[in-house]
Amino acid sequence: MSTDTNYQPPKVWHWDAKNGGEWASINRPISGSTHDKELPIGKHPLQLYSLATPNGQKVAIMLEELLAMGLSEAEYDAFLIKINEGDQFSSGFVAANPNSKIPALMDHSTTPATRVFESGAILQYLAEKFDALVPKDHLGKTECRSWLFWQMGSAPYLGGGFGHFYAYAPVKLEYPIDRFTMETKRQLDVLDKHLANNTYMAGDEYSIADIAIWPWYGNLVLGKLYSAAEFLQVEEYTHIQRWAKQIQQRPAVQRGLVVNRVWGEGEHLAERHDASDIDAIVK
Ligand SMILES: N[C@@H](CCC(=O)N[C@@H](CS)C(=O)NCC(=O)O)C(=O)O
Repeated sequence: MSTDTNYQPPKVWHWDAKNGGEWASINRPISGSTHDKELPIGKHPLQLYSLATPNGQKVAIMLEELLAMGLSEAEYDAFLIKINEGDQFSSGFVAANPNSKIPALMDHSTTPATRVFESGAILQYLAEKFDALVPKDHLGKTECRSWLFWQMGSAPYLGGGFGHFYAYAPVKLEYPIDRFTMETKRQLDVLDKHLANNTYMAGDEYSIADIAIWPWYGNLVLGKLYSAAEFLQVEEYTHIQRWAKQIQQRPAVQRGLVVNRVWGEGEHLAERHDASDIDAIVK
Protein backbone atom coordinates (compact mmCIF):
# COMPACT_ATOMS: atom_id res chain seq x y z
CA MET A 1 0.00 0.00 0.00
CA SER A 2 1.21 3.47 -0.81
CA THR A 3 1.10 6.08 1.96
CA ASP A 4 2.16 8.70 -0.56
CA THR A 5 -0.15 11.70 -0.27
CA ASN A 6 0.44 12.36 -3.98
CA TYR A 7 -1.17 9.01 -4.85
CA GLN A 8 -2.91 8.94 -8.24
CA PRO A 9 -5.47 6.14 -8.78
CA PRO A 10 -4.42 3.71 -11.56
CA LYS A 11 -6.74 3.15 -14.53
CA VAL A 12 -8.01 -0.09 -12.99
CA TRP A 13 -8.22 -0.82 -9.27
CA HIS A 14 -6.57 -4.06 -8.10
CA TRP A 15 -7.18 -5.76 -4.78
CA ASP A 16 -4.20 -5.46 -2.43
CA ALA A 17 -5.08 -7.98 0.26
CA LYS A 18 -2.43 -6.60 2.62
CA ASN A 19 -3.37 -2.93 2.72
CA GLY A 20 -2.29 -2.72 6.35
CA GLY A 21 -5.59 -1.49 7.80
CA GLU A 22 -6.96 -2.92 11.05
CA TRP A 23 -9.60 -4.89 9.11
CA ALA A 24 -7.40 -5.84 6.15
CA SER A 25 -7.60 -9.55 6.92
CA ILE A 26 -11.41 -9.64 6.56
CA ASN A 27 -12.07 -7.03 3.89
CA ARG A 28 -12.74 -8.48 0.44
CA PRO A 29 -14.18 -7.03 -2.78
CA ILE A 30 -16.39 -10.10 -3.26
CA SER A 31 -19.41 -11.40 -1.37
CA GLY A 32 -20.46 -14.92 -0.44
CA SER A 33 -19.17 -17.67 1.79
CA THR A 34 -15.56 -18.78 2.16
CA HIS A 35 -16.27 -22.02 4.02
CA ASP A 36 -19.05 -24.50 4.78
CA LYS A 37 -20.32 -24.31 8.33
CA GLU A 38 -23.86 -24.33 9.66
CA LEU A 39 -24.94 -21.85 12.32
CA PRO A 40 -25.60 -23.31 15.77
CA ILE A 41 -29.25 -23.25 16.90
CA GLY A 42 -30.20 -22.90 20.57
CA LYS A 43 -33.43 -23.63 22.41
CA HIS A 44 -35.50 -20.48 21.76
CA PRO A 45 -37.36 -19.50 18.57
CA LEU A 46 -35.28 -16.31 18.25
CA GLN A 47 -31.63 -16.85 17.38
CA LEU A 48 -29.28 -13.87 17.31
CA TYR A 49 -25.89 -14.11 15.60
CA SER A 50 -23.92 -11.09 16.64
CA LEU A 51 -21.10 -9.28 18.38
CA ALA A 52 -21.24 -6.34 20.82
CA THR A 53 -20.35 -3.62 18.32
CA PRO A 54 -22.86 -0.72 18.24
CA ASN A 55 -24.88 -2.47 15.50
CA GLY A 56 -24.92 -5.67 17.53
CA GLN A 57 -25.78 -3.85 20.77
CA LYS A 58 -28.97 -2.48 19.20
CA VAL A 59 -30.58 -5.91 18.85
CA ALA A 60 -29.48 -7.28 22.23
CA ILE A 61 -30.82 -4.11 23.91
CA MET A 62 -34.10 -4.44 21.97
CA LEU A 63 -34.58 -8.06 23.04
CA GLU A 64 -33.75 -7.24 26.66
CA GLU A 65 -36.24 -4.32 26.57
CA LEU A 66 -38.96 -6.67 25.27
CA LEU A 67 -38.18 -9.19 27.99
CA ALA A 68 -38.22 -6.41 30.60
CA MET A 69 -41.77 -5.61 29.40
CA GLY A 70 -42.75 -9.17 30.30
CA LEU A 71 -42.83 -10.44 26.70
CA SER A 72 -41.37 -13.87 27.39
CA GLU A 73 -41.62 -14.93 23.73
CA ALA A 74 -38.69 -12.58 23.14
CA GLU A 75 -36.40 -15.09 24.89
CA TYR A 76 -33.42 -15.67 22.66
CA ASP A 77 -30.10 -17.38 22.17
CA ALA A 78 -27.24 -15.09 21.17
CA PHE A 79 -24.29 -16.74 19.45
CA LEU A 80 -20.96 -15.01 18.98
CA ILE A 81 -19.83 -14.17 15.46
CA LYS A 82 -16.12 -13.36 15.51
CA ILE A 83 -15.88 -10.99 12.55
CA ASN A 84 -12.12 -10.60 12.95
CA GLU A 85 -11.83 -14.37 12.37
CA GLY A 86 -14.19 -14.45 9.37
CA ASP A 87 -17.20 -16.19 10.99
CA GLN A 88 -19.48 -13.91 8.93
CA PHE A 89 -18.32 -15.72 5.79
CA SER A 90 -19.53 -19.19 6.82
CA SER A 91 -22.21 -20.70 4.56
CA GLY A 92 -24.64 -20.68 7.51
CA PHE A 93 -24.14 -17.00 8.26
CA VAL A 94 -24.35 -16.00 4.60
CA ALA A 95 -27.69 -17.82 4.40
CA ALA A 96 -28.89 -15.67 7.32
CA ASN A 97 -27.35 -12.48 5.91
CA PRO A 98 -26.06 -12.40 2.32
CA ASN A 99 -24.28 -9.16 3.26
CA SER A 100 -22.00 -11.00 5.77
CA LYS A 101 -22.32 -8.49 8.57
CA ILE A 102 -23.57 -8.80 12.12
CA PRO A 103 -26.23 -8.68 13.46
CA ALA A 104 -28.44 -11.36 11.89
CA LEU A 105 -31.59 -12.83 13.40
CA MET A 106 -33.40 -16.09 12.65
CA ASP A 107 -36.99 -16.48 13.83
CA HIS A 108 -37.82 -20.18 14.07
CA SER A 109 -41.38 -19.52 15.21
CA THR A 110 -42.37 -19.36 11.53
CA THR A 111 -42.27 -22.14 8.92
CA PRO A 112 -39.93 -21.85 7.20
CA ALA A 113 -37.80 -19.89 9.64
CA THR A 114 -37.58 -16.15 8.90
CA ARG A 115 -34.20 -14.56 8.38
CA VAL A 116 -33.75 -10.86 9.19
CA PHE A 117 -30.63 -8.83 8.51
CA GLU A 118 -29.69 -5.13 8.81
CA SER A 119 -30.01 -3.93 12.40
CA GLY A 120 -32.73 -1.39 11.54
CA ALA A 121 -34.82 -4.07 9.83
CA ILE A 122 -34.34 -6.35 12.85
CA LEU A 123 -35.54 -3.63 15.23
CA GLN A 124 -38.59 -3.01 13.04
CA TYR A 125 -39.30 -6.74 12.73
CA LEU A 126 -39.23 -7.22 16.50
CA ALA A 127 -41.26 -4.05 17.11
CA GLU A 128 -43.95 -5.34 14.73
CA LYS A 129 -43.84 -8.89 16.03
CA PHE A 130 -44.33 -7.77 19.64
CA ASP A 131 -46.30 -4.58 18.91
CA ALA A 132 -43.92 -2.63 21.13
CA LEU A 133 -41.43 0.23 21.20
CA VAL A 134 -42.94 2.23 18.34
CA PRO A 135 -45.37 5.06 19.21
CA LYS A 136 -48.93 4.24 18.22
CA ASP A 137 -49.96 7.70 17.04
CA HIS A 138 -49.35 8.74 13.43
CA LEU A 139 -46.88 11.54 14.17
CA GLY A 140 -44.89 9.60 16.74
CA LYS A 141 -44.71 6.52 14.53
CA THR A 142 -43.53 8.60 11.59
CA GLU A 143 -40.89 10.44 13.65
CA CYS A 144 -39.69 7.10 14.97
CA ARG A 145 -39.29 5.71 11.46
CA SER A 146 -37.55 8.87 10.20
CA TRP A 147 -34.96 8.77 12.99
CA LEU A 148 -34.45 5.05 12.59
CA PHE A 149 -33.63 5.55 8.91
CA TRP A 150 -31.56 8.63 9.80
CA GLN A 151 -29.40 6.42 11.98
CA MET A 152 -28.98 3.75 9.32
CA GLY A 153 -27.90 6.37 6.79
CA SER A 154 -25.77 8.48 9.11
CA ALA A 155 -23.81 6.00 11.23
CA PRO A 156 -21.61 4.78 8.34
CA TYR A 157 -20.13 8.32 8.22
CA LEU A 158 -19.39 8.06 11.93
CA GLY A 159 -18.16 4.44 11.91
CA GLY A 160 -16.85 3.82 8.42
CA GLY A 161 -15.71 7.40 7.96
CA PHE A 162 -14.65 9.12 11.18
CA GLY A 163 -13.98 6.01 13.28
CA HIS A 164 -12.09 4.30 10.50
CA PHE A 165 -9.74 7.16 9.65
CA TYR A 166 -9.34 8.51 13.22
CA ALA A 167 -8.89 5.18 15.03
CA TYR A 168 -8.19 2.31 12.65
CA ALA A 169 -6.42 3.49 9.48
CA PRO A 170 -2.72 2.57 9.30
CA VAL A 171 -1.83 6.21 8.53
CA LYS A 172 -3.38 9.36 10.01
CA LEU A 173 -4.44 11.53 7.11
CA GLU A 174 -5.74 15.04 7.69
CA TYR A 175 -8.10 15.18 4.70
CA PRO A 176 -10.40 12.21 5.56
CA ILE A 177 -10.19 12.85 9.32
CA ASP A 178 -11.17 16.46 8.76
CA ARG A 179 -13.96 15.60 6.35
CA PHE A 180 -15.56 12.96 8.57
CA THR A 181 -15.03 14.95 11.79
CA MET A 182 -16.95 17.79 10.18
CA GLU A 183 -19.81 15.44 9.29
CA THR A 184 -19.79 13.69 12.68
CA LYS A 185 -20.00 17.01 14.52
CA ARG A 186 -22.77 18.16 12.19
CA GLN A 187 -24.73 14.98 12.98
CA LEU A 188 -24.13 15.50 16.72
CA ASP A 189 -25.49 19.02 16.35
CA VAL A 190 -28.60 17.67 14.57
CA LEU A 191 -29.22 15.30 17.47
CA ASP A 192 -28.44 17.89 20.13
CA LYS A 193 -30.92 20.38 18.71
CA HIS A 194 -33.61 17.71 18.43
CA LEU A 195 -33.04 16.44 21.97
CA ALA A 196 -33.19 19.99 23.33
CA ASN A 197 -36.95 19.84 22.70
CA ASN A 198 -37.66 16.12 22.95
CA THR A 199 -37.14 13.67 25.79
CA TYR A 200 -36.56 10.84 23.34
CA MET A 201 -35.97 10.70 19.59
CA ALA A 202 -39.65 10.17 18.72
CA GLY A 203 -40.96 12.55 21.38
CA ASP A 204 -42.08 11.53 24.86
CA GLU A 205 -41.81 7.80 24.28
CA TYR A 206 -38.66 5.68 24.31
CA SER A 207 -38.63 3.75 21.02
CA ILE A 208 -36.60 1.75 18.53
CA ALA A 209 -35.22 5.07 17.25
CA ASP A 210 -33.43 5.54 20.59
CA ILE A 211 -32.34 1.90 20.58
CA ALA A 212 -30.80 2.39 17.12
CA ILE A 213 -29.11 5.73 17.81
CA TRP A 214 -27.85 5.29 21.38
CA PRO A 215 -25.20 2.58 20.73
CA TRP A 216 -23.50 4.90 18.21
CA TYR A 217 -24.05 8.50 19.29
CA GLY A 218 -24.81 7.80 22.96
CA ASN A 219 -21.65 5.74 23.36
CA LEU A 220 -19.71 8.40 21.44
CA VAL A 221 -20.69 11.28 23.74
CA LEU A 222 -20.13 9.09 26.81
CA GLY A 223 -16.53 8.64 25.63
CA LYS A 224 -16.90 4.95 24.78
CA LEU A 225 -16.21 5.02 21.04
CA TYR A 226 -12.86 5.59 19.30
CA SER A 227 -11.33 7.40 22.35
CA ALA A 228 -12.54 10.53 20.61
CA ALA A 229 -14.36 12.39 23.42
CA GLU A 230 -11.81 15.18 23.74
CA PHE A 231 -11.13 15.44 20.00
CA LEU A 232 -14.85 15.89 19.27
CA GLN A 233 -15.51 17.98 22.42
CA VAL A 234 -18.49 15.78 23.21
CA GLU A 235 -19.25 17.60 26.49
CA GLU A 236 -20.59 20.50 24.42
CA TYR A 237 -23.59 18.44 23.31
CA THR A 238 -25.45 18.85 26.58
CA HIS A 239 -28.81 17.56 25.37
CA ILE A 240 -27.31 14.39 23.89
CA GLN A 241 -25.41 13.96 27.17
CA ARG A 242 -28.70 14.15 29.12
CA TRP A 243 -30.38 11.62 26.80
CA ALA A 244 -27.36 9.30 26.65
CA LYS A 245 -27.06 9.13 30.45
CA GLN A 246 -30.80 8.62 30.86
CA ILE A 247 -30.80 5.66 28.46
CA GLN A 248 -27.60 4.22 29.92
CA GLN A 249 -29.42 3.85 33.27
CA ARG A 250 -32.05 1.52 31.81
CA PRO A 251 -31.61 -2.02 33.20
CA ALA A 252 -32.36 -3.55 29.77
CA VAL A 253 -29.62 -1.43 28.20
CA GLN A 254 -27.11 -2.54 30.82
CA ARG A 255 -28.13 -6.16 30.21
CA GLY A 256 -28.01 -5.84 26.42
CA LEU A 257 -24.54 -4.30 26.50
CA VAL A 258 -22.89 -7.42 27.89
CA VAL A 259 -24.35 -9.79 25.27
CA ASN A 260 -21.72 -11.07 22.82
CA ARG A 261 -19.15 -8.74 24.41
CA VAL A 262 -15.70 -10.30 24.43
CA TRP A 263 -13.46 -7.24 24.68
CA GLY A 264 -13.16 -3.86 26.34
CA GLU A 265 -14.34 -2.46 29.63
CA GLY A 266 -17.39 -3.91 31.39
CA GLU A 267 -18.67 -7.43 31.83
CA HIS A 268 -18.17 -10.01 29.10
CA LEU A 269 -20.69 -12.63 27.99
CA ALA A 270 -19.69 -14.45 24.81
CA GLU A 271 -23.03 -16.26 24.41
CA ARG A 272 -26.43 -15.73 25.96
CA HIS A 273 -28.94 -18.57 26.18
CA ASP A 274 -30.95 -17.68 29.24
CA ALA A 275 -31.77 -14.62 31.38
CA SER A 276 -29.72 -16.20 34.16
CA ASP A 277 -26.56 -15.89 32.02
CA ILE A 278 -26.88 -12.11 32.35
CA ASP A 279 -28.25 -12.15 35.93
CA ALA A 280 -25.00 -13.81 36.97
CA ILE A 281 -22.88 -10.84 35.86
CA VAL A 282 -25.09 -7.73 35.75
CA LYS A 283 -26.21 -6.59 39.20
N1 LIG B 1 -25.95 -1.66 8.07
C1 LIG B 1 -25.57 -2.83 8.81
C2 LIG B 1 -24.12 -2.69 9.20
C3 LIG B 1 -23.63 -3.91 9.92
C4 LIG B 1 -22.11 -3.86 10.10
O1 LIG B 1 -21.42 -3.01 9.53
N2 LIG B 1 -21.59 -4.83 10.86
C5 LIG B 1 -20.16 -4.91 11.07
C6 LIG B 1 -19.84 -4.86 12.54
S1 LIG B 1 -20.47 -3.39 13.27
C7 LIG B 1 -19.64 -6.23 10.53
O2 LIG B 1 -20.27 -7.26 10.70
N3 LIG B 1 -18.50 -6.23 9.85
C8 LIG B 1 -17.91 -7.40 9.34
C9 LIG B 1 -17.39 -7.22 7.93
O3 LIG B 1 -17.47 -6.10 7.41
O4 LIG B 1 -16.90 -8.20 7.37
C10 LIG B 1 -26.46 -2.99 10.03
O5 LIG B 1 -26.84 -1.97 10.61
O6 LIG B 1 -26.80 -4.14 10.40
